[in-house]
Amino acid sequence: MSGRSEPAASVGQRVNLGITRLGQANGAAGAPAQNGARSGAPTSTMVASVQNGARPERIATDFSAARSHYRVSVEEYVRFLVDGFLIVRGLVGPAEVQELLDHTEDLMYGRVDVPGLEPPPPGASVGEIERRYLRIHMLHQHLELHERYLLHPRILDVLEALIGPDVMAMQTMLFFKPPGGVGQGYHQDSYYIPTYPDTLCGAWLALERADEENGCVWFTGGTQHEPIYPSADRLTQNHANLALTPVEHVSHTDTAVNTLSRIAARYPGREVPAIAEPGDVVFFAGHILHRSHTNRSPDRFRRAFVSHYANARSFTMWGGPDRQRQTNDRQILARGWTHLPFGQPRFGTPCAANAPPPNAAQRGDEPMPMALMADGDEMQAAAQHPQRNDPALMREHESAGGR
Ligand SMILES: O=C(O)CCC(=O)C(=O)O
Repeated sequence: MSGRSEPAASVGQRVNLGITRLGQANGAAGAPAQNGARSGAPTSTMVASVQNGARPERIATDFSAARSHYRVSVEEYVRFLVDGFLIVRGLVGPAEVQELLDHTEDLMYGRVDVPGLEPPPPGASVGEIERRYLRIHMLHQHLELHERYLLHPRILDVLEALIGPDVMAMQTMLFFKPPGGVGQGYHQDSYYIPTYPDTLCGAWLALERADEENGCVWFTGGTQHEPIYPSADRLTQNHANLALTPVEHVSHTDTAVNTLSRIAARYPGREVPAIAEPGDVVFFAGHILHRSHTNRSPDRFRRAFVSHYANARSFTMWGGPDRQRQTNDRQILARGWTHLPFGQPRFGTPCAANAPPPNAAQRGDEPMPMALMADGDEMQAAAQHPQRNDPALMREHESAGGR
């Protein structure tokens, strides 16, 4: 199969927009709450250009070739593998954070027109308006701005190193989490968004400070090596031939009923709060157990923009109607290339899906890293090199710095 270039869905087509209202039972990463979504005729023309798919004249994100690329250090790469998550400080600039925050306020106050989101009722108080939503899923399918932050070049720079080189963008969630907003109990994101092989990674962008008081996310280090624990109805979804006991009430904040807490208890002292400042991005592996608590601050929101990605060579059936057929053609190819189908960003945000396919010969780069063990696919016999085992030569090699 070769990559296809079709819009993931056409502009204006209805998509599944998950809305979680305050006080509502919590879902998780790939599980939009269904009960808040209502159909509603557009009531405002404030974002007409966005609804038509046009890009606003001024945007805060730099897509130029001269932009500052983020280069992941080996130490960061190792930390991501050892801890299961990695906080990259200040990855997204202050003007961009402000742009997203201002837009989030506009959403809260009903100044942005999104099918399925109704403006606050007339006469609603500020308190009522600000406490309407806990989070909204998949707004990038309606809003240019959200598509742009899903495909933010510096976030993709990091993902390219952690899970790439080929990266597909799958999902977005906008968290409001106002004072009093409930948390989400232990869960593993790869349960909700399965990919084969499993390469899922979350990117959690702080729009304001997140700490213990206002309900930051907590990660249990080491659990990224745990399998994905199934529910009774999805016994083999993530793993074949692995003797796993199903878990119950995953994502529930009560550890007495959420039996994934028994797995977390095997890692005493390893749970840490991901304290983040605006612009920091927390990358976290799909298997890591994580949770968040209620926002106990009297007056601080905990707004965050969270996206999920996987290696674009992974197969997925996530997001389809029945989990029976591939849905790679709905995921946006963000970086690199893939032999699988892929979708286009519907607002045309620059990314791999709408760029020419990589062609190493044309770019004058090194060839793609395909044949790592041998230079060809023909049989080769490697001759013995007796001097490789010569202790004198070894000492000489080490004293030369191991080069
Ligand atoms: O932001 C939160 O409170 C939870 C985020 C989370 O669990 C997730 O993105 O999977």
